[in-house]
Amino acid sequence: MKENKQIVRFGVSMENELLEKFDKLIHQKGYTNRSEAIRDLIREKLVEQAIEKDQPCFGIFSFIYDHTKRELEEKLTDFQHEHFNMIISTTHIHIDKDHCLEVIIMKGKAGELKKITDKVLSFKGVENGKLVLTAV
Ligand code: NI
Repeated sequence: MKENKQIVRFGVSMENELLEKFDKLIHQKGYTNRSEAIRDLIREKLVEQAIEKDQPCFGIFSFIYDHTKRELEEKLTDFQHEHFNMIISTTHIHIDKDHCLEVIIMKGKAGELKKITDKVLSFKGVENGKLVLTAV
């Protein structure tokens, strides 16, 4: 399908109060004009919808864990081998003597990614875990 990149202008009506809040918000986020902020909001919603529909997406899974728990490190390695077909890359950072940060980039259906990463988050010694889903 040929992409339609033609720019279309359209008018938006809203209450003054709502617009003031919106302007304040986008200013804080560093936008210099409303159009780009609105385009980003729409893109964000479209990604959310794709994810709800369980379409293929990417997952950025990050967590901190207790390196001193040897059995945990083994469980985390087993997890990655078990799901090797969904894992694109892994970055490991030794934070300090006792803690590690791991960032795993994954590919798959949103529901599956949520399910398998929730399991990791339930492991004892895994902290501050977060899965961010994104799609084109
Ligand atoms: Ni480490």
